[in-house]
Amino acid sequence: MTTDLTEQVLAAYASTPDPRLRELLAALIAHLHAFAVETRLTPQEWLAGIEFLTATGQKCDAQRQEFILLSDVLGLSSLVAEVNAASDATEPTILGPFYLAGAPQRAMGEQIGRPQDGSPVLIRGRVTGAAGEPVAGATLDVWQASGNGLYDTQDPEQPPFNLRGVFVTGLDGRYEFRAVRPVSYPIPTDGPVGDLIWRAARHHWRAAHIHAIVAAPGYRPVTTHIFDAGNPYLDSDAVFGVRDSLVRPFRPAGPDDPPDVSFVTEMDFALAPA
Ligand code: MBD
Ligand code: FE
Repeated sequence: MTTDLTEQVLAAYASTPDPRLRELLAALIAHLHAFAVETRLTPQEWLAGIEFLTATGQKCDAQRQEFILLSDVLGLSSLVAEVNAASDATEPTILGPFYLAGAPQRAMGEQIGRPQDGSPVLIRGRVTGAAGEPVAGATLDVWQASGNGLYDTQDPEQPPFNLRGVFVTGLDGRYEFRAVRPVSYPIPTDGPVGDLIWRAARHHWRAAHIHAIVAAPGYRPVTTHIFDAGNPYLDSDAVFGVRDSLVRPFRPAGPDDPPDVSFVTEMDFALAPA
C-alpha cells in the first residue's frame, strides 16, 4: 500500500530532464517516504513539522539565516562538508549562518577587530598546493565573533565588517593577519532552532573558532575554521564542526613576537587542484 504510493510518486518525477535533479528528487522522495512509514508519522506531527519549518523561514532575513543554523544543528552542514572534502587538502568544515560576501581587502598583518573585541592574536601561515608549491595571490576571507560572543551583524555596536577581512598571500604563499582570541560562542537560540536545542536537552555552545574561506585560481576553494586548542567545547560543538586537523594552540606571545599581540597561532592551508 505505502510502497505503491511511493512508487507512484517516484514515477511522476522519473522524467525530470536534468539528470542530477532527477537523482536528488528520487532519493529525497524515497527517504522522506521511508521516514514517514518508519515513524508512523501522525497528521499532528506532520503539521508540527510544517509549522516548525515555516517559523524557521520566517526567522530569516538579510542578516539572519535560520535554515543554515537548522542544517548546522542537525549535522547536515558538517556532513556535506565532509562528503565533499578533497584529499590532500585542508579539511573543510561548515560555513555557518554568518558569512558576508564583500568584506574589505586588508593589508598583510592588519588587525580585523578593535581593542575592545578581545586579546590580539597574530595568525600566520602558508597556503600551498597539492605538491607543496606555494600559492601566491590566494585569498583568505576570514570572519569571527567579538569577545561578547556576537558577530557584527548581530550587534548594533559593531561597525559593518568588524572582525571580517580578505587577505592575500605573497609570492611565497605566506599570509599573516591580526584577529582577537575567539571565545566560546552561543549559537542564536531566540528562534525555532533554539526551541529544538532545548527540547533535545542539548547545549548551545560552539567551540571557539575563526572562519576562513581560502581560494585561489586553479584550486578548489576550502571553507574551514581555525579552532582554539584550549577550548572546552571541542568535543561537544553544538553544530558538529570540529575537525582535529583544524585545532591549533594559541600560544602566549614571547619576546621574539610583535609587541602588540598577546597570542600567536600558526595555520597552514593546503588546496587541491580545481
Ligand atoms: C556560528 O558562529 C557558526 O559558525 C555556526 C556554524 C553556527 C552558528 C554560529
Ligand atoms: Fe561562527
